[in-house]
Amino acid sequence: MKLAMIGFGQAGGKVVDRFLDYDDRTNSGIVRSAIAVNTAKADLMGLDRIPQENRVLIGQARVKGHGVGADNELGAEVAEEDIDEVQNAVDSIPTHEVDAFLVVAGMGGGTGSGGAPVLAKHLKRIYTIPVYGLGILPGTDEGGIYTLNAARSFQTFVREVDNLLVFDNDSWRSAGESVEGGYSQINEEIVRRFGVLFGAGEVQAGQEVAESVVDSSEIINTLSGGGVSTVGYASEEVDLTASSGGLLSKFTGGSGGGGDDGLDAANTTNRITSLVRKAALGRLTLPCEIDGAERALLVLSGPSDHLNRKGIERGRKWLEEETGSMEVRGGDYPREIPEVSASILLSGVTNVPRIKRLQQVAIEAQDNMEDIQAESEDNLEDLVQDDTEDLEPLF
Ligand SMILES: Nc1nc2c(ncn2[C@@H]2O[C@H](COP(=O)(O)OP(=O)(O)OP(=O)(O)O)[C@@H](O)[C@H]2O)c(=O)[nH]1
Ligand SMILES: [Mg+2]
Repeated sequence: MKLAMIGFGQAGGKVVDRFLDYDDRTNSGIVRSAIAVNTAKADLMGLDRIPQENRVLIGQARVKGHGVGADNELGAEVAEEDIDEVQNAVDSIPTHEVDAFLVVAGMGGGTGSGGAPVLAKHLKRIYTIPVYGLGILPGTDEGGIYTLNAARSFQTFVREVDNLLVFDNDSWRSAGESVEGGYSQINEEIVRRFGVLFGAGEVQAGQEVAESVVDSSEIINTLSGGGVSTVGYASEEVDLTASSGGLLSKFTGGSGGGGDDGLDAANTTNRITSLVRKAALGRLTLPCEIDGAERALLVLSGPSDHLNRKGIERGRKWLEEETGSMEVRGGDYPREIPEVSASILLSGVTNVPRIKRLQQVAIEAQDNMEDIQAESEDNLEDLVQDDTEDLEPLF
């Protein structure tokens, strides 16, 4: 499917930049337009691919191009004040050629975490196409302010978008490596996982159309209904030249490659079945229990000779059992690359330990705020009283 991507804040801009790179490398055709919004001029200048005219600096009057320093309330205020400048850039998007907006942001800082929900709300008021969010959670070692920002922003962002796709930095740093040092790899993982998924609805003209190709409406339907989504992925190398089908099988076999009988078909089906299990039970972009997911979409990608309907059907059935969902869609994404992969979008997941912890943090912060407020009101009263007491003798 075709997306208009808007990266908000530094992480958001970098990830959208990387999506453009992915699009080029893989010929996926998913990024129709790309915009970056930031309060920090240096971050915007550091981007590689997003066109200059699509880099929007906001909050100049308030922070003079230096960022909001992880103050997400300031990030939200600045976004509201300068929303017209963002809209000017959005005006250049041919929205009739776009299936959805994707607003990308790191939830731990100030600009993206404060601004992304503001922008999502604004876009939803104006446009009829879906507005999705891609929210990146901070590592737990980044410190309290980042966790607190994420806790606050997450709740607002989920409410404002049609679906919030989540990637948790915390679960993706490799052992012994700081998140800081690992962003390049992490960002590659992000664009690959979400790229395969969105690319599925975008089979180019001239590419071989398999029996059950995924359509962008299936992605949209899986995401509709809102909530939080996570993505599982597993792949296996295959030999392109030694593939079982090829041109000849099309004339002799009749089933469009892969065949539904014979040993090769059985191998193909078995490979798909285990890839589906690995994808669902391995590391998700946001780790959670897959049981209880409201909807799911299974995308099998690779050379069409290595895909078959039986594999997809089996994978779908298995996912229905594991998630308990009645709404599991599935299909092909034929690509001539030496790799077969299973991507699973789990939408409306509920059993997510990380989110529960974040909600707890938000509640505690709220209580603390009330305590602090009550305390400072008391202090103020004392002060006023003290002052009057002190002042009394003078009069
Ligand atoms: N995956 C990923 N996460 C990142 C990257 N850069 C930053 N982050 C995460 O995103 C969070 C927010 O950082 P930024 O995006 O720099 O913050 P910002 O939105 O620019 O806000 P301010 O810098 O406070 O104005 C951090 O706490 C990190 O967890 C990146 O390149 N990739
Ligand atoms: Mg920044």
